[in-house]
Amino acid sequence: MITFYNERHGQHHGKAEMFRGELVPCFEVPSRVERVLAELRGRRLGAIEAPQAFDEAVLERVHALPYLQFLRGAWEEWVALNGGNAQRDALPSVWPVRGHRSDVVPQNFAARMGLFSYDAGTPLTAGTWDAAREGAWCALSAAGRVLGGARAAFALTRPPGHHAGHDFFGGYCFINNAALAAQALRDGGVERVAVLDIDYHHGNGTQTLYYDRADMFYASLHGDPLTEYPFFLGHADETGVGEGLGCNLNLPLPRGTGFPAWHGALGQALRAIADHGAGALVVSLGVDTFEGDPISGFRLRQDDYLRIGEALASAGLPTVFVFEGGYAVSEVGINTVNVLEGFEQRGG
Ligand code: Q9C
Ligand code: ZN
Repeated sequence: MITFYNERHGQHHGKAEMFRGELVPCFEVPSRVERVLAELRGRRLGAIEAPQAFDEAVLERVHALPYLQFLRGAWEEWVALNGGNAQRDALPSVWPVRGHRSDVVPQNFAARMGLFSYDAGTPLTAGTWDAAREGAWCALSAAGRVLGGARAAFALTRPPGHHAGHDFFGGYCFINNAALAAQALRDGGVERVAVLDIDYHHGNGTQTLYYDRADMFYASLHGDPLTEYPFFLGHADETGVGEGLGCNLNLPLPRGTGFPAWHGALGQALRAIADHGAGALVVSLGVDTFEGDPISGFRLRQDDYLRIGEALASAGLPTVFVFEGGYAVSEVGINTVNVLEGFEQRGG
């Protein structure tokens, strides 16, 4: 399987996120991707290439232009406010809620950070835009390879993407790489695309992007939002709206879920994807379902990830894998590459 590796991912390196009333070191660190890269090389999974470059206008297939313009210029604005800001990351601290205006874009920088985000755990740093944009090119390059006839391709990038929506960042995500890959598959002629999100957290960005569409089926296995991030979306009764009714499947699972129950839910998601008649699959590949993950609550083990890859291969669909979460740094490479190797070994 070919991997498109984001050589610029390290330019996004947040210092701290707000957690339990304190600023704590970021969990979403550059070494995550370096571990996956080392494991891919060590196990000779296939070629590792830099992505193609694309026109930034393609990002508007998924994101709002004012949001993209804000992200593109945010670091310069932040530093222009105060020279000392060059040594600090930008974090939002105020948000519009129900009954407030989100149609008027404030001039104040902090207010715009809040307008375009939903949590205080996602620092924006000097290289965030360049890293996120290059990651998007990885996802689009992987989709292009699959459209060209490859059975599968992997976008190895950070920051991750599935929490980013049409005009908001959060959950360590800025550009929704999986949503972009799915749209690229549609634009390349695949009539129905499925996005299967196996990250521990519900992909609220992806769900909201495609909630009213019949051509995008979104299925997600995740920690129950009653207790788990992102809290405000991801319940089982969210099944889509309008033309998209029936095209959204949430399978929330309680903290402590182990592989047997998780694997059962995966089978349910794969049957739904088959019933939908999808012609291609995008996998939001987070491995924060691992028992050792520092911020998550499932109990999957290293070998389980091989079985996941095999199950994904059984769908028999051209597949784009997009890297998402997974914060147990010393195992993130093994777990991620186990999924890809399980997929490859199953044949197709
Ligand atoms: N500080 C992804 O896995 N914070 N995002 C949870 C720990 C947000 C996870 C609390 C977790 C976001 C892509
Ligand atoms: Zn996650």
